[in-house]
Amino acid sequence: MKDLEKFLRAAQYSFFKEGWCEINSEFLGINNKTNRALLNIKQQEYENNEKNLGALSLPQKRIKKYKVFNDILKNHQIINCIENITGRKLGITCFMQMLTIGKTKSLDWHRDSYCRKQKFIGPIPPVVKIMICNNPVKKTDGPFQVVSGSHTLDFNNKFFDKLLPLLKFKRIKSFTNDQRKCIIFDGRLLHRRLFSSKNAKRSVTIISFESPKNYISIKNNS
Ligand SMILES: O=C(O)CCC(=O)C(=O)O
Repeated sequence: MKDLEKFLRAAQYSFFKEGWCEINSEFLGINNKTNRALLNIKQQEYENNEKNLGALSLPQKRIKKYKVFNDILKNHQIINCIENITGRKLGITCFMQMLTIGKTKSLDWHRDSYCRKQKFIGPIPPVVKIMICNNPVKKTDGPFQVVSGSHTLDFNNKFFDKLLPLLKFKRIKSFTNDQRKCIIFDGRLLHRRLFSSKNAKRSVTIISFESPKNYISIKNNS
């Protein structure tokens, strides 16, 4: 129990300060069976979407067809854990299933929730995502990258966001991993998928969490 508390505390600190934390899949109730089911989705089921610059994605209509995503939806351990780490009330809003096979280009650095010229883009309050890495990822497989701490370093300016990864290159974290790791990250964080090379293989499941809509309904009776 002490170990669990210690681990959760470290995850809370990392998520607060760096905007991300790494966690064992088992801890979220994602076991070998879930992992295998995600990894076994056939390549033919995926589609090539231009905006993913070479990586394949499973269309939303097919995601509905696979029981494994429904099982994840019913897994309370994931919600308990993410609420504990972020201190927010959250619910699953979207699944993305991505597959990299061979060469792909890097995605641009981007945030998922941000503000430009008084316009709010993406979910507000910010989306929180869990990335489940279904297979081991090396540098050449096109790992996920973040600029640590950039969730609290935002001048709402696209030029600043282009400069930030260069200025803070020492704070770039590449998530290479052995199997069974998950990354929890704040949608305000600058992030991207790095380019991959010829023999690359990477399967990831990205789950989006958002605050419940209509959460505040205070009536003014005065
Ligand atoms: O596939 C990846 O690592 C990129 C994920 C990403 O950019 C996102 O979820 O917004």
